[in-house]
Amino acid sequence: MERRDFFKKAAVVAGAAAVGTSTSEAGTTVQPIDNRKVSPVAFPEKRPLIMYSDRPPLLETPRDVFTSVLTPNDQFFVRWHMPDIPTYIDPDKFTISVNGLVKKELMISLTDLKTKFEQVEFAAVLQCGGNSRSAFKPIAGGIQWGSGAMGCATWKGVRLKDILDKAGLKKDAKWIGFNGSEKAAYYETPNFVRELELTELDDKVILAYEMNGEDLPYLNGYPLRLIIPGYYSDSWVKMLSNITVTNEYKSLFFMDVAYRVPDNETESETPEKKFPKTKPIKKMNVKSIIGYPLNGDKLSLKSHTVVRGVAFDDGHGIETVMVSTDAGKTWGKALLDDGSLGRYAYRAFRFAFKPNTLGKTVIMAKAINKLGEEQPLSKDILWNHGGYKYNGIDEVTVEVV
Ligand SMILES: Nc1nc2c(c(=O)[nH]1)N[C@H]1C(S)=C(S)[C@@H](COP(=O)(O)O)O[C@H]1N2
Ligand SMILES: [Mo]
Repeated sequence: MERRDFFKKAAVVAGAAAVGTSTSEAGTTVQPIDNRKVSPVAFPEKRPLIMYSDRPPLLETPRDVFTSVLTPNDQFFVRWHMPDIPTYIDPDKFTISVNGLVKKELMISLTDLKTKFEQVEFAAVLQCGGNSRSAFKPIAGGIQWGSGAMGCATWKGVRLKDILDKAGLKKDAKWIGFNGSEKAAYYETPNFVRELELTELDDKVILAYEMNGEDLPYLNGYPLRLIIPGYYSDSWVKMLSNITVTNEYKSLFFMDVAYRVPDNETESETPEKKFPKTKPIKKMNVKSIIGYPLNGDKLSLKSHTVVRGVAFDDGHGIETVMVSTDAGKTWGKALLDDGSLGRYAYRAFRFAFKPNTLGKTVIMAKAINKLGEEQPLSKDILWNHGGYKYNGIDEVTVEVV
């Protein structure tokens, strides 16, 4: 099937779904983590996922996928801010323009990108800053994601630095702006644009056209997206149309209003108390998610059971994952995979045990990174108005029968 058909089909299928979800961030209802069912409707190139909205598409990966270090493309979550996503992009005509404070403006085709620059490929976790938002108590505004607004994939593309070198930066260049190709439904909503300060740019920042060895899925930003390993994915602009180098920071909605946390990271905000000074969310904190067993699973008494899941941080690397099978009374060290996918990828963990008490039990996982930073208990999590950066110790409740 051609790409244009994919998207036509998406519109028809999604329209027919007529789900009761709201398209506004604030309008979604709260459900406890994991109590959600996948939608019976599959979007193009996707298996059925948990759906919050069909326009724009907001799709979450079910928890059981987080037993493997790479998230399959067809189960990878989807988040768009604007509903008007281009319905067809011709890969032969597509170009990305590089302009602004550059010595030479560039229009780079996909073929040029794949043949005229050094190609790089690595694995990295893509996580929305609002992942696990539904675990915040009291409720924090926004899509009430469970823990599936994240995934890990291999990304192949070209270093942004190499592209900027080719264009040549003028000496007063300071900011790089990235534009997505979709449009807002109403003119008041700004386009999806992010800016990166030149000082934040390193060799790991790439423009990727492949995800897990295939073209990017349409809904994950075909044909080209920005990859910033270690950063929350609000900066990973999808379906890039142009890169503009500037001297002045432009005031932008998605940089200045959304995806920010209090500058003070030692005190909690409350619904009544909002800290005036905020900063962009940027780097991810340490986190782990249990992929097996799932909430509500029944485990047989004395049966050999292996708790499995994934852990990650912003690239410092995972040192240890601790697992408790008795609601946090005792903890044991989980086995980690060899880490061969690199420091920006998931580390898979496993922990074998035999349940020896009948009834409900809580299984917990806590990751600790190489800096010694660890996941806090959910009661110690700093609450913030945007509901960002939740990384409380993960837990699932099972029943031993
Ligand atoms: N063009 C564009 N890029 C975007 C967004 C968007 O709305 N438009 N949303 C961002 C946010 S907030 C997230 S969480 C990720 C989601 O990436 P995914 O849909 O591939 O999972 O894309 C980011 N890049
Ligand atoms: Mo996001």
